[in-house]
Amino acid sequence: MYTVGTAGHVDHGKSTLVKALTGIDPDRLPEEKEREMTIDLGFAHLTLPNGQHVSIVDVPGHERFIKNMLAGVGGIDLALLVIAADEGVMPQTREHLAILDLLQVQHGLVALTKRDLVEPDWLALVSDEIAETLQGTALENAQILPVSSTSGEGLQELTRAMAELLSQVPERRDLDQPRLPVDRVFTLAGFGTVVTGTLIDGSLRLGEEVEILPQRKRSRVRGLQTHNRKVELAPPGGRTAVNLAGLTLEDVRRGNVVARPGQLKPTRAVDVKLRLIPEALRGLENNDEVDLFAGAAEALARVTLLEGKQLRPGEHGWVRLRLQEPLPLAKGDKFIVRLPSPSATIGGGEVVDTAPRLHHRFRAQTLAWLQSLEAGSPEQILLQTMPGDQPIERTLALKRSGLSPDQAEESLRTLIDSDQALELDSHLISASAWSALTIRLERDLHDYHHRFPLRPGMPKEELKSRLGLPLKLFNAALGEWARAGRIAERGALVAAAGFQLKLAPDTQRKLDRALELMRQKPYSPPAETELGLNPEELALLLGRGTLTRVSDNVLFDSAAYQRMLDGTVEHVSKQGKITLAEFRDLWDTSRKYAQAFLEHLDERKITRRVGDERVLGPAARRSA
Ligand SMILES: Nc1nc2c(ncn2[C@@H]2O[C@H](COP(=O)(O)OP(=O)(O)OP(=O)(O)O)[C@@H](O)[C@H]2O)c(=O)[nH]1
Ligand SMILES: [Mg+2]
Repeated sequence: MYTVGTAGHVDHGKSTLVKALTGIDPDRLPEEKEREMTIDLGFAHLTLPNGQHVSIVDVPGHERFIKNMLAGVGGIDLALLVIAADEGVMPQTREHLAILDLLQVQHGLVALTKRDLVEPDWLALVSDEIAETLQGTALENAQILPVSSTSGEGLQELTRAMAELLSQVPERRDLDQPRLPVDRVFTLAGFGTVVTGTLIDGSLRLGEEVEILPQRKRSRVRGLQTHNRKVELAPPGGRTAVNLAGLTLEDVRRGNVVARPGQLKPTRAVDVKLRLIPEALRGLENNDEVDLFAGAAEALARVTLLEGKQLRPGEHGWVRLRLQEPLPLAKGDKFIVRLPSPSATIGGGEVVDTAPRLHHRFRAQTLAWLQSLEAGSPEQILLQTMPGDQPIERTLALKRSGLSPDQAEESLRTLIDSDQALELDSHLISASAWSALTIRLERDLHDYHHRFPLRPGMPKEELKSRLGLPLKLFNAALGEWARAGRIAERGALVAAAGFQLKLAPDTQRKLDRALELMRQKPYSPPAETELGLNPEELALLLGRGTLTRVSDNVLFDSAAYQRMLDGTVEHVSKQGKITLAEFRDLWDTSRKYAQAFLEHLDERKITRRVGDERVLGPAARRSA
């Protein structure tokens, strides 16, 4: 799946060419038809002579709508730079070309439109001018093809050239990490909210759960289309429309990203390699404000120069961008920066670190780190596959790294040995993600102990769901934390290391008094409501095993309970049976206690009821 994007000055014939090629008018807004000018992105699709299906994104040329152009140009494989033969190279020809160059769009063609309006001599002159303009840009070697959308002349040559060029474009990488930068949101009657964009880095599947970033709204892929056809699976590279279950128009907007839950973390700071174009209106200094465009998103950002005091037009350097709002960026994302006012494109580059350490006191270290990140040592490449705060499956991480199996294993060893990553039950987690998870653990335990000071620990089940880990991983993590001395495990409970139940003297006195009451009449003890304990205090005594519950409203002191259990089993062993009345007499208690206790023994299968009598049950031997 490939996506072609138009580019070029206003009125040079981009939309007319798209319509001539595809039969689809990309200008869909009434206002666009009225003004005969593209305002927002338009979309069409085409089957090339070689059978290849391509999507087309048509952008506006007018300077005022440059932001819409930037939202559409992000995911394209091939640029169709449209230049009208009668006007030649104009300001937005240059600006769009600079943008394509900064975004490193490697493949392109020049459609020299309106050839029907000029003489052959003029055509040759304009072609020369264009070739000169392309010098030194990513489109330096682009073919220049004269066409006329009105007469149809040259259109066949153009589609043939597109097919040939696309056959050289490598397949879109599939990292199994689908990202859809949303460039359009609309509702369809009976379907709800639909978003469109150019899908990158993975496939989306019908029915799968997704997350809308940066707002982290969950949804599900309720419908999926490419080229106006329903599909079960949308592969990377193509224009994709996703019907999002349960979302309204307010929940998602242009610039958002649809991804798998937990896959991407919005960030407020990125370290980038930034290049300023020679024609930039001015250079950049620390704290300057720029408009950042990446994917279909736009955000204000402040500049911190990581080397030198200024970056001049034509120069490049390492820069930290602090974003006014978080964006879900990934390493390798290309971006454009513009001056907010006067509004102008000044440069662009590539995201290198999406989680920079915020205090770079040691600038030399930061720069060394960025350089190695950019160069991509195998260890760093592997580490990049472990983003977010959730562990990732070992095999998946190794696969996503794109390293050879041997190289990946070796790099993983290095990462683990140098404490940069951790292996947990065949999952991997980076050291920074692990410490984030540990901080969450400690906060959760601390909160729990604070809320329930009389409980010896938090139920593991509750902690597991708070941390959102599957069972096996959770157990592996607990083992790791226990070894590191951060937690103490107490059966089904976990406590923070060093947590001690400390009872206030008042509480201790209350507990002592309640136990005394219980022990005064061990076999006919008071009901729990008569003990003067609150639920937490009662739970403490039950949890410690001081009291034992036999029914909803009957409790015994545990020592008395054990005596009754042993005595009753002994009685039944000798006599072969016990009745309610015999039990009552044996323990000098009332019918209420006798019934509760015997039913409890039935439940534990220590006794078995036969008519009005109990005989020994299958569990009697074990309890004796
Ligand atoms: N004679 C002639 N006219 C053309 C040709 N291509 C486009 N036009 C005319 O040029 C005008 C502008 O064409 P559009 O396709 O709207 O230009 P555009 O590049 O999409 O403009 P924006 O989207 O606003 O940037 C229209 O009136 C078209 O009919 C061509 O090949 N020959
Ligand atoms: Mg147009």
